[in-house]
Order: sequence, then structure tokens, then C-alpha cells
Amino acid sequence: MEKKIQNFKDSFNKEIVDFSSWNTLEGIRIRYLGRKGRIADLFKQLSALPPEKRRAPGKSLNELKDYIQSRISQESNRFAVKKEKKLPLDTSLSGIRQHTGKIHPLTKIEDEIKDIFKRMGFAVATGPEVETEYYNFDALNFPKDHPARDMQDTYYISDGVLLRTHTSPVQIRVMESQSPPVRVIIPGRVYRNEAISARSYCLFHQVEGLYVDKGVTFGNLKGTLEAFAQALFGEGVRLRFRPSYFPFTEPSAEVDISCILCQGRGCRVCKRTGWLEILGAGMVDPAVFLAVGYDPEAISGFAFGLGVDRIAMLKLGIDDIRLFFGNDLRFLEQF
Ligand code: FA5
Repeated sequence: MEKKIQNFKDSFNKEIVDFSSWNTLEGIRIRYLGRKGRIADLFKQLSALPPEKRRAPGKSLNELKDYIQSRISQESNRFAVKKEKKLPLDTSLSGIRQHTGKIHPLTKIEDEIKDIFKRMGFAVATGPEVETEYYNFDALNFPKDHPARDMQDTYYISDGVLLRTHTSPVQIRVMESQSPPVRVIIPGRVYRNEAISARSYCLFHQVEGLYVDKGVTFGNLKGTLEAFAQALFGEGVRLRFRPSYFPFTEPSAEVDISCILCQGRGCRVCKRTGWLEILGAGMVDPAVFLAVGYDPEAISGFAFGLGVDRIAMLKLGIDDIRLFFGNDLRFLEQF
């Protein structure tokens, strides 16, 4: 019996020397100290001996059990320290992160645009998205059945009521509600029955601008838009005014900025022209002043309407407008 006990101690000592993981240490513990383990087995054999022969081996067996227990706990402490050294406790690890929403990229750019104009002294006004034909077209000098209405094909809600095709109707609402001088910007959502593509969508965003006072000139319009473009895109950006037609401005222009992606050299986004159209603008037509009761002989004004989505595409390097409306978090979380 004493011999067996010594053999067990030797084999235990050999095993404990080179265990490599918690699993093997636990395996050793179960093999020796478990309910059906080797020590339990030795105790069973011990109890089979006549009582007078149990004393000495009983003592040795108890000593072996104590020895094995203390060696295992020693080794498990040593192993824990070794593991800690390899993988020190990282108290900087964060807990479970709560998902906090983000500002939509279009809202971000719209806010930047608003801030620039606010710094120039423009107030912010808003108007309804469901609009009457009168404000969307008639008061803006679009004659009934005039082809200019086709450029902004819209969704009718009922006879004479439609989803607005631009933010310009709010010009009329603002001028009806106050006398000159007027200096406002009007951000908002607009709708058109469009052929959908990478650059055009049936829903998009505009920021309208309107400045009416004594002696406002086309030079003021150019200066304001240039200051805006440089504040948004940087000092180096240039503007190009192309003659155009809007029934509510005369003269009218479409305004391009030098492509900020290729610095005007020509690339895929600017269709190799070096220029990108971002807005329509012009001097307020006297017919519009008459519609709101202003005296076109006494005052003058400029107006512009810029496409927020196209500007956001340029600013953020996005090549498809549809991504803004896909509600895809993989896209939205990048901004
Ligand atoms: C207008 O909507 C005029 N109301 C702008 C204006 C205001 C002119 C005041 C004069 C005075 P236009 O249809 O060109 O104009 O649209 C203005 C801008 O909206 C465009 O330059 C473009 O940036 C953007 N835009 C037009 N259609 C779409 C579309 N389908 N998808 C995305 N952006 C568009």
C-alpha cells in the first residue's frame, strides 16, 4: 500500500510539471481527487485492509491527498498569474455600446449651407410641401399651359393641389407676409415626376434664397453666391453663370461650380466638362413683385434655388443620389 501511494505521488508529480492549460490541470484534479479518482480508489482499498493495518498507510494517504490539493491550487495560481501577464486586465474596454443615431448626411450639409447664409444675414423661412398650383406656378409667372410647367412635372394631390416641385413658392408666401427689405433662405423637400438616375430623384432638397431691397443688382447675386461657394467648398472654387430661363426671374442663370473632385480638369462625375451645375438663379421678375403687391419700380431683388442633394454628393464624394434615400445603415453610418 505504501508503495502504491509513493507511485501515485511520483506519477502525479510528473503530470503536474508540464500541464499547459486550465483543461489539463482540471483533468489532473479530477483524475486524482475526483469522486471516482485515484485517491478515492486508494481510500477504498485502504478500507478493505484489516483495521490494525490501516493506520500507517491511512496517514500517508491523507498526506498525499493534502499534498495533491495544495500543489494543484499552487499551480492554478501560478497559471492565472502567467495568463494575466500575457493578457493584462484591460480596464479601458468599453461595455456594451448603445446605438445612438447620427445626423443624416443631407441634414448635415443643409445645416452647413444654412449656417453660411445665416452668417451673411439671411433669416430662415419654411413653407408647406403640399402646395397649391397658384403658389407653385401661377404666382411665379408660369402661365397656364406654358411649356415651362413641363420642366417640373409634379404629383397632383387633387385639382389645384400638388406636391411642390421647388422651394420658390415660399418666396411668394414670405413676400405676401412682409414688406421689403427681405433677406431669407428657405430650406425644404421638393418632389418631381423625374426619370430616376444617379443624379436625379423624385424627391430631393433645395435651399431657396431671396433678397429684395432698394438697388439690389446682379453683381450682388454673383458676390453672394461666390462667397457661399468659397465658404462651402474652399477658396479655390470658381463659379460659372450660364444664361437660362425661369419664368420668375429675368435675367436667369444656371450656376455651375468648378468640379471639386478634379479641380476643373474633367472627370467622370463632371462628365469631363470640369463644371457641375448646383443651382438656378436670377433677378426677381417684375411680374412676381406685382403678384405680391410690391412696386417693381421702387425695389429689385435676386433669388436662387440650390440643390442640396447634388451639393452633398460633391462634398461627400457620393456618386449616386439614391443612396441618400435607401435607409441603409452601412451607408449612413459612414458620415
Ligand atoms: C428650380 O427649381 C428653380 N426653382 C431654382 C430657382 C430659384 C431659379 C430661384 C431662379 C430663382 P431647377 O429645376 O434648375 O430650378 O432646380 C434647381 C436645382 O435643384 C438644380 O440645380 C439641381 O441642383 C437640383 N435638382 C433639380 N432636379 C433635381 C432632381 N431630380 N434630383 C436632384 N436634384 C435636382
